[in-house]
Amino acid sequence: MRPPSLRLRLGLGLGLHLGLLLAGSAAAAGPAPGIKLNQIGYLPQASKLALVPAAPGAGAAFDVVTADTARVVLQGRLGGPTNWAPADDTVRVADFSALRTPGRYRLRVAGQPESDVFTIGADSYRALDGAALKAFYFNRSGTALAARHAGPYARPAGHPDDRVLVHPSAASGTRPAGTVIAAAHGWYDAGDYNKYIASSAISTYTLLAAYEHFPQWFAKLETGIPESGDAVPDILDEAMWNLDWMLAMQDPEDGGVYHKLTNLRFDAMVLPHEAMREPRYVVAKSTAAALGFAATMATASRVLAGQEQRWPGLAARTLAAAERAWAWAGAHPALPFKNPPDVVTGEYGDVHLDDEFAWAAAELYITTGKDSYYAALAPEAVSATVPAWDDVRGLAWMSLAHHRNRLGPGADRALIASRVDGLAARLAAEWRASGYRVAMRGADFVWGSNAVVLNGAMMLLQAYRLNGKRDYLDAAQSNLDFVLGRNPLGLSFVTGFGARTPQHPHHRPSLGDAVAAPVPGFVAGGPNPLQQDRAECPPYPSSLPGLSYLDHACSYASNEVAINWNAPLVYVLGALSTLTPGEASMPPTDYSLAQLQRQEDLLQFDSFGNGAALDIGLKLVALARVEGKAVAVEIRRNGMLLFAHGMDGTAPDHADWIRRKSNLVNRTGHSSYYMHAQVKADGGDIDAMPTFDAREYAAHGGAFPVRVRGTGLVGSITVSGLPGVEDHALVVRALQDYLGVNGAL
Ligand code: G3I
Ligand code: 9MR
Repeated sequence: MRPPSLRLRLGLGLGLHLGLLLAGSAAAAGPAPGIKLNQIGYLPQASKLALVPAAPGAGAAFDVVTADTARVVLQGRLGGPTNWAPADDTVRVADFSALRTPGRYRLRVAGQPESDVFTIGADSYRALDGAALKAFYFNRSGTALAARHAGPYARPAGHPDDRVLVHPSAASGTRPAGTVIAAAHGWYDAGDYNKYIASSAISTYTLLAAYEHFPQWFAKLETGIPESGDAVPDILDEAMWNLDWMLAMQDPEDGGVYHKLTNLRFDAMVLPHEAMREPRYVVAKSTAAALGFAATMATASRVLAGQEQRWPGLAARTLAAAERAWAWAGAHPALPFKNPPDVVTGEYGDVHLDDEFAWAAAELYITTGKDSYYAALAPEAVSATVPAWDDVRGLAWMSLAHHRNRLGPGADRALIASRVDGLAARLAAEWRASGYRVAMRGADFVWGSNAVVLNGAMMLLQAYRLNGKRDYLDAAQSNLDFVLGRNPLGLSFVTGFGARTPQHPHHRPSLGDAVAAPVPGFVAGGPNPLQQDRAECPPYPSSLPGLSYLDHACSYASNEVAINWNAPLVYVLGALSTLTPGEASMPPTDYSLAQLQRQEDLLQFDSFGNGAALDIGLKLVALARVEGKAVAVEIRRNGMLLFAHGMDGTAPDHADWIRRKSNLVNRTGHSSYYMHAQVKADGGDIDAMPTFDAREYAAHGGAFPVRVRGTGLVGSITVSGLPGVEDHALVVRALQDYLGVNGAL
């Protein structure tokens, strides 16, 4: 898109208000008119809220109607009027969560224009999540984007970074100033063409964590990048593009990490290949860079451990790199980054380094199991906050929470649970009390506020995974809704997705190309009352936190895009799609014998006590409950019954199935579904196995062996009530979750 004219093209409503303002009106522009809701859509069982302006004398009822025939499918009453201070807007909430039937709808309220069309559907977020991930591809440095992958956004390669200079601030004995090194690949940070370790670390980690936590969803998220179709999920290929660059930012001599790779000044607003006259430098090492690097590499080592065929030796290499960077940071514990006088590109300066130390220690501990890292983490002193590039302690908690059941005996699991729950409880309380039903206070509206909203959602979802409190899921959904249109501007902040989206993001590729629409899938920074770009922009429509936004290319403080703002969107869409009841139950199609064997290899215990049986039993019941399913569960160790429960809707018959399925486990050592698959593979009859009496044994899925490492088979976990493959999958999911293991499903 060519540089825009001064005419601001905001959403319809705001555009009007702003037009008045620019025409000389003294009044500050208010919120966009009309009903505000998530312009993309909802999963069937999600919480679904819309905001209706609280006009005096207006009706208190709403209808949901089908988009095509205007047939009324749901009627409801609006909540009471509530003011939301960040936009000084008084609204009433329309809660239409009860509508679960897939379709396309609108909301109708007397005296208001009809709402935008929204969808309800089981796969509402797949295309958006694919686009949010594809945005990283669109920001790849050092490669041409071919039309078959980039469509109209194809472009020649820019910034190969195969010959960059060591800046005087980064000079060392072996690499004096002016030394030429290679640090190719990586993503452009944002709307600029520079590459920074601080934002790279949190972004790359968040993509790796998304895969680590929701492998099924992300394994199937195809984005049409050059690597699509290889043996590795696209999200890992994409992460690897940046890991490659990050690895090159470590000085092989001492393990220190350069803070950034940039020009001395920002490039013009042109395409990458038109912006290559300026020399590029690696600039000063910093403690924050070393620690962000260490945390990301330790995570990569763990998450990519299963990809040895594609990237031989990578797990070992990234771990070694992480440990060297950690050691360097230990020797240089207080080296904050400050731009040298001749460098004016993004600073990402951060003087508070406790959180970076905690995050790196946590990831290194999880990956290596070394107690020295747990000691360095000193978790009692670490609080939980919403992550940002300069506050990463929340990432430590989210990783610890995911891996809690396979941490060493010294790790304080109760502390992990209470930190994650404590943060979520605070956010959920804000969400409940907020007129806009979003977990954001005025002070949260900073540069990149949309990432604060999305990272808040990500942390709420960590707590939901731990304890299944529905408020946390609903609050996370609400935060997503805010970014997708339920905000005072009435805009969906993701380019190309929604009824009204940013048209002029501060993004050089979008500005330099000939395409009118900006590159799709990017989250715009969002409202930011500090307005640090005000000297370079037309006036903002308002000084209120929630309204300080300009859809203008000048506005890097409210309308830039950035990798660390897109990463939590990628995470949250996958997490909600997986965790929202009903959606997690994507019925397992089937498992090969090799997969079933792998499950038995992966899902083993270090010890199996009565408490473990109780936790797993309760987890099974909870999983079934959120999916609206009724199952009976039994867990035994050496024949002794440790857990038994029949949910409402189960029958005595299930106990007999459990007995016969678990007998098969005890006899064969394999899961009953493994035996089922084996008998079928051999062409046999599962209900008439030649060597097993059908009154005592059943080759149907649902019973899984409890194996303790070093001891062997000690018991069984059995579910009955669903088709065999689903009973089996439920046990595998519960065990994966309990053991903090991935890759079994
Ligand atoms: O740390 C202070 C805090 O103590 C204070 O209370 C608060 C309110 O004044 O400000 C905090 O500092 C803010 C800092 O971010 C940390 O959050 C600054 O005001 C704010 O200006 C600063 O914004 C950063 C901006 O760069 C300018 O440095 C953004 O977070 C950061 O996302 C952004 O990143 C840029 C890169 O530099 C260059 N590439 C594009 C990228 C995205 O715009
Ligand atoms: O394009 C730059 C953007 O990526 C940064 O976030 C922002 C703040 O550091 O700076 C932008 O560059 C502007 C510079 O700061 C001031 N002159 C105009 C530049 C382009 O708008």
